[in-house]
Amino acid sequence: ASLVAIAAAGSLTACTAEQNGDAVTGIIPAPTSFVLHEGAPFRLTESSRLVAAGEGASAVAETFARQARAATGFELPVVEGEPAASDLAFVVADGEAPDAAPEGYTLESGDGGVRVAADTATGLFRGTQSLRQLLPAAIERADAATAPDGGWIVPAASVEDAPRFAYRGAMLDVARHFFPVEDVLRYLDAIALVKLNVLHLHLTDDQGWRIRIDSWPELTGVGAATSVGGDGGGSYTKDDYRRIVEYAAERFITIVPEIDLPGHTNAALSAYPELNCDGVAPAPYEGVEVGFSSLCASPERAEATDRFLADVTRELAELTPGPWLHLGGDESLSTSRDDYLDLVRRMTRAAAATGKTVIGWHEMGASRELPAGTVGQYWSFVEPEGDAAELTRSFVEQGGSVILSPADVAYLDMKYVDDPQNALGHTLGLDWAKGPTTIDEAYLWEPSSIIPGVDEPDILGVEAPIWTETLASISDVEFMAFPRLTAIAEIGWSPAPAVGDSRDTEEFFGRVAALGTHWDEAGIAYYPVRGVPWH
Ligand code: TNX
Repeated sequence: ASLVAIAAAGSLTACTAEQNGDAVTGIIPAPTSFVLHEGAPFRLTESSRLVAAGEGASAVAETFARQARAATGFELPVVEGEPAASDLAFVVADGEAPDAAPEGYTLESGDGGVRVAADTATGLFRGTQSLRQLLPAAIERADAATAPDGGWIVPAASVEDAPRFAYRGAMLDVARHFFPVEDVLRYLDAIALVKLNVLHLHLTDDQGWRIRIDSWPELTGVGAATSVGGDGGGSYTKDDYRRIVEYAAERFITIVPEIDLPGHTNAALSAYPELNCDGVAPAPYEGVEVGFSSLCASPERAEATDRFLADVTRELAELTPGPWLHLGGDESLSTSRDDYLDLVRRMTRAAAATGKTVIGWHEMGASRELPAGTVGQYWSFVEPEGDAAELTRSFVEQGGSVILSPADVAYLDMKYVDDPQNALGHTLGLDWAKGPTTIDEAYLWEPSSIIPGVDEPDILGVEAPIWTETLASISDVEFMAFPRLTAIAEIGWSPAPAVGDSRDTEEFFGRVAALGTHWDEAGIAYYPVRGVPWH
């Protein structure tokens, strides 16, 4: 962070002028090292080419080119060969990333060209997202309009970069309200910009089951007809889901599907009477209360329940190239402790039999029979409440790791602080997690200081969930996610502050404001929170 500040203080003025007010103040998340040079900038022109070298480089170049062509109207061919000073080189080769980090990259720009280089195509892609931020915000436009006044400039700069945590996620709840494929693709593009590498889809809950399971077709029949507040239903076909997975893969983002069990299951129970202890299907549910539904642990229902668990996890695993299946496990408030432990054992076995690694909300740590490597997702507060810390440590004690989503700082569905200037800011969202959440709160927490006994090596990463009880459209979602998601992205990617040091909110807010100009051009809804010097 101090390097960024030095660079910004030392040589920003020249670049700001070059960009005609479109200030380049840095990159979010902050790179390990970012230095702006005094030298002449790079100019992307009609004759620029994308020169790709190494495994996977041309695919990454194509993904970048599609956006850049749309915005500039230039041809920007992806070619092989020797890059000229008007070209952008995209290189995958051993020894390019700092410390051979799998998602690391280096970026050099100036009047001799742009060069983004990494050891892997993943690292190269992350580097292109820095490049996207260093270009004028108009690079986000879908239609080639006029070029920005100063031209398509990348300031002269050197970046070296690699992430702190391997797992940097966002979660979207498509169960309380359904979001069609196009909305999910839009969100994927927005989270890619801040180098997240996981989208966790909360696919099932009391109010709806959103993913087709061929062997249990009524899950997306009866089970998908509803949502919160009677806003209609919806679900993904397997082809829909494959499109999401593929679009994510082009951005080197892994989809983590969640089937929430054994509670949060009213939609499944309403579709299949045989999953209920009394054999009677409950009515579909459109409310917001939690904790009333449960799969049945009774031996009389064992055949149906185990077949359901095996079929659902198998079909889901077949659709999932990533290593994880999320099985929920939260808030099973109407399941007895014995039944909960029995059902957790059965559902995690079924999932593990597919070869995938299980993720569960921290309550699942109550089980001492978790399959090898099971990951716990912590959703209590920065100051752990009740037995949340102990339950989370249980995953580590059993050889697994932890994802941190402290609800009072990382839950993007928490309200913004009431601001009379923006009425929407206080009509959307919930406030159960210690009231509204400011961007300062989202930014000023340290993953390794939350749970005693869960230290840096035990932490797989961080995730910012967005629950959609009050959010009915993708612009509602974007409005709650941005700008606060940038804070979580930076905590997940950027180096930890030195011991005794804390993050510099003012410097961060300058970069958030710059990213805001990209959101403006991309048409991404965001809440212009106070404190950020929006342009
Ligand atoms: C708690 S976080 C839940 C969700 C709600 C969310 C609303 C978690 C594991 N469970 O069921 O949607 O709060 O913020």
